[in-house]
Amino acid sequence: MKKILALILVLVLTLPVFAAMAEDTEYIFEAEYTELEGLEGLGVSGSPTGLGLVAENNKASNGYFVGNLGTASPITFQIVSDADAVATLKLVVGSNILGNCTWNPTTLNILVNDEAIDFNEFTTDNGDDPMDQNNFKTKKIGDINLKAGENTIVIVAGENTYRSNLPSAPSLDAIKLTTTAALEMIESEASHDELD
Ligand SMILES: [Ca+2]
Repeated sequence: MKKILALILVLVLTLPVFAAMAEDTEYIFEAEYTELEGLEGLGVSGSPTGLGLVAENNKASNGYFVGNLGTASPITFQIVSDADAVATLKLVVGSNILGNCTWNPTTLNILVNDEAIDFNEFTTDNGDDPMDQNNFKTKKIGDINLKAGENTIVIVAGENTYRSNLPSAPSLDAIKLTTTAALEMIESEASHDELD
């Protein structure tokens, strides 16, 4: 009987802990802290490369975003998870001054652990504020599977002709991941040295 009482006591005491562990946390990971070295973007005259893809914007999360992205500038988030888990992925994206663009698995590729994922079409547009033509918005992509350990989430231009007939991608401010797992991003030291 004592054993049963002790067991009940243990259960009563630990259940709220398990309940708390199962709660979702929303993480925000900044695009400007991904490893940008070696990436080549699209420019009006000459192509911005590496940290040259980062621009300031006071409406962007952390004050910076990456833009002028093309097929040679895949943005790679390296995310370490403490467990196998489902996470809801959202992108914080701007118009890249491209006007109204439609993004879907053809025009924009999102790869989770090297596999292209399917997602519902979304749009970006310059918006009404002439001072903020990036017009950043949060777009829900959907649920993705993370594995315990290191994961990669890559966002790269797909097949489109949005930038002077070349494939481009939206400006990328950050990603948001909502999950029960504990996540950390492996961040670029070069970006921190330059931006912090
Ligand atoms: Ca940002």
